[in-house]
Amino acid sequence: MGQQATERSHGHYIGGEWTDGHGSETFESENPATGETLAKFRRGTTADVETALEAADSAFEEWRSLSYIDRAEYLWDIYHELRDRHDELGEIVTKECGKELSEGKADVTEAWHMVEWAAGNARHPHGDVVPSEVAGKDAYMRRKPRGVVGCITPWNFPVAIPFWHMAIALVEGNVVVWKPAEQTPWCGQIIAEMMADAGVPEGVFNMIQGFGDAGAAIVDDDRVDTVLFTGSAEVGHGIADAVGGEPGKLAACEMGGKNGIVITEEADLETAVHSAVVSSFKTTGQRCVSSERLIVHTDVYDEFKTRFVDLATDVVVGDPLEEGTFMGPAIEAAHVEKIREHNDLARQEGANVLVDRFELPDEEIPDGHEAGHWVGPFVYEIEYDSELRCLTEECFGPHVALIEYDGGIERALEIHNDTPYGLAGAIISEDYRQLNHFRDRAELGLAYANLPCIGAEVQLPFGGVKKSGNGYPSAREAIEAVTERTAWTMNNSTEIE
Ligand code: TXE
Repeated sequence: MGQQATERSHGHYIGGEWTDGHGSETFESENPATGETLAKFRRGTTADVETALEAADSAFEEWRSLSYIDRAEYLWDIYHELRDRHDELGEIVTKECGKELSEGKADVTEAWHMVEWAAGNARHPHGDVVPSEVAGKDAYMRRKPRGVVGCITPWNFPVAIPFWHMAIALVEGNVVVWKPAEQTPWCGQIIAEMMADAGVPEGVFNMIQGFGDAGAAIVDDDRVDTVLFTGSAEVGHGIADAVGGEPGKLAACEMGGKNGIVITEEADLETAVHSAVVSSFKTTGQRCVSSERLIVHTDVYDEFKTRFVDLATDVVVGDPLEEGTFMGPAIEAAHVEKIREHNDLARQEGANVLVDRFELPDEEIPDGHEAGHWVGPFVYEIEYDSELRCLTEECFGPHVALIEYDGGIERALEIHNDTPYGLAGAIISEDYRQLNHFRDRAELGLAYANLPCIGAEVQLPFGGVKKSGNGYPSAREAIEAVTERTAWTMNNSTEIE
């Protein structure tokens, strides 16, 4: 489908073929910066999921019989395509999901990094040789694929996250049924085209366009052995519960967070302000690692506040394709309303609002973009109270609280850990003892020191604790979710015990 979206409605990719599927409904992909329709897609039904699962199931035996290296060859083709089409695809990400162009391109870069990691991993050891208690016996741990892996992905990293899930699942010998987010089907279409162009054998990779009902049909089917999910806590916990009740089925889910940055009395304030602005406003606050709480020591509070407020007031909100734009629009109209509700909630709970650019003035909205889903930074200070919902519920927008604390790192951690989530967080301090203490005691899956809380390299685990997740749907840790282990003991002696 390439750079220009087209008029016709695009279908699903099932069993090595493009199909309109069983349903007649269609849905549209929208450019969130302009409101224009990019393309139309068929809405997948339960019957389409059924066909895809059948195709996947029948392809499994042949695919698992290939060597790791042969399976990885298909991914190397995709790796080259991601690199060759990097800028073009980055622009498509920006058009469909609204993040500014350097972030759109970074999404594609991250995808190629993940594909490179997974394909390269095919040449790495995949088991253990362990000592046996008995002479003459060999003991090994060997891995084998689980079978059909259902992948359900969100809109905020529409190219990277699908590859987080699928690249490793495929290299390990599983077959995949994938549902892209309904907000970013164009990116879904392009990834499916890449799989087709790379010659991935029929049935090994299947894509269904559609909504949560199609996702639920994947989760519920008995032929699915593992579900990999990235998205909201509400849906993720529903999936984990549904799958947890079925013997032999696994789910690895990565959900959101109410991430915080601790800025201690030992912080370099330049680093602190930069980290806070990037973490809170990049991707319009719509990253699972975006920070919504800045926990600042009283000794540096006033200076930090002044500098942060100045930057938040000046952050350029605008056309994500234009150079110089710091943040683009929110993903969709419903999400703008969700952000509005969070801002209102903070007010109701006693926030002292420092910056309110939620309703962007007309003159800040780029010409021709009046129908975009514009929101600007919303910054407030509030006295810490563990009962406050605005400090514990995820907004997923450019909405951030300043919380002043007095006392040592223990007090900062007490506030930091007081959310049901545990995905990502950062500490800004020049004191290595404080950094180490944060690393060891912050209830998090991803912790950053003197850096924005913004992402992770693909070779690191990416997942959270508490309400933020029950596993790792990407990279090395995902191997646990997409393989089974066999403990293999072999008698090499002529004597039989
Ligand atoms: O997520 P959903 P949405 C959070 C963030 C955001 C909220 C809603 O707080 O405001 O989630 O975003 C599919 N069974 N994150 O609506 O609904 C759905 O079609 C199976 C955090 O996008 O969880 C889509 O493909 N699948 C996150 C995917 O799940 C279902 C990134 C995610 O949709 C389903 C995005 C069901 N019952 C949002 N219902 C992060 N961790 O970065 C929906 N889906």
